[in-house]
Amino acid sequence: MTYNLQGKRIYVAGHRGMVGSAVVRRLASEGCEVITADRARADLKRQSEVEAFFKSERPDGVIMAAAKVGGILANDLYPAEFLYDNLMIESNIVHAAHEADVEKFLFLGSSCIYPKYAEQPIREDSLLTGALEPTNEWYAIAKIAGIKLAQSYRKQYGHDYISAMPTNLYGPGDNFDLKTSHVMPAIIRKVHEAKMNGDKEVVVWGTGTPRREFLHSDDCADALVFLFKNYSAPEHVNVGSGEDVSILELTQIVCEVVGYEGQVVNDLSKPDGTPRKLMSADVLRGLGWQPKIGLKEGILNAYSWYLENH
Ligand code: GFB
Repeated sequence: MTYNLQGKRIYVAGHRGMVGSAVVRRLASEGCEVITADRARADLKRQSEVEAFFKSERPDGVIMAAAKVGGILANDLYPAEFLYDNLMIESNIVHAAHEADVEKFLFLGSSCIYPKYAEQPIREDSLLTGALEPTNEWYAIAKIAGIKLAQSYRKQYGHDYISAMPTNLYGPGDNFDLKTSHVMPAIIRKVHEAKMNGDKEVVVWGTGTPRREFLHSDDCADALVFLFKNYSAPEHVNVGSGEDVSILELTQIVCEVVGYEGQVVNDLSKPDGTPRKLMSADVLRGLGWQPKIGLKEGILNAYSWYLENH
């Protein structure tokens, strides 16, 4: 173990989000004190508010799960927000952590940092070896800057700042808005509504052939806490399940879970995005971490949350 959480004050940035809330749940058994801040306390895009918050709370560690996130369409429609908001949030938090002498910092990125046509499964050292996927290059650039921020503060000041790159995540607390969501919550909602309305068809964007790797947010939170405790190096680490499915296969699994037997049709006016995004899981497995939640079990859990909350 490189960092002992016992008795430490850990700030979880983005605690209301799907990943942040999973991290808060996961930290409950670690013997640490979890610190959070809602927007009224600190708007993370405002440097002075973030610095004042760090000065008064003096966290020992930070898990940085705050970000402006969204699916393929949201990324394409709101490039300025995806770039500006994320650059501001991560710059403010990294620098405030430095000024407040934070001991350990974990930056959370995204698998879209890798080149659109990276060799599969995508290894960590593929970063910056080719052109990005155009639909999400704004978000990707912000997340690459976040990795570099963490590395630069480690290099210049010797801080124990690390980065993790999660795959496509899903779980309780996800965004189920069809215009801005990722594919998993969108498909769960569409298939559920098709079943409820007695529709003969459910519409899936694009060709259905792109392949994506999915990880439940509780598995992700477990991996992040594992890295926080056991990893200390400048290189970012992939966090994934090591398995991918096509969007059509994913839709078929969701149909089974929901109990819907209609047709799946494609809306070819919508983009496919990256053809395949399967990350290599070798580094994280080599450190000793494995996911616990299978895809079907995870989808059932996310669907149950959707039914209870919508
Ligand atoms: O999850 P998603 O929006 O984002 O879409 P990305 C994944 C794939 O699912 C794409 C297809 O090929 C979509 O065309 N898809 C099918 C749908 N039906 C739907 C639907 O109803 N809604 C959505 N959203 N997709 C995002 C990036 O890329 O992944 C972000 O834009 C981030 O920056 C995130 O990295 C993890 O996997 O293509």
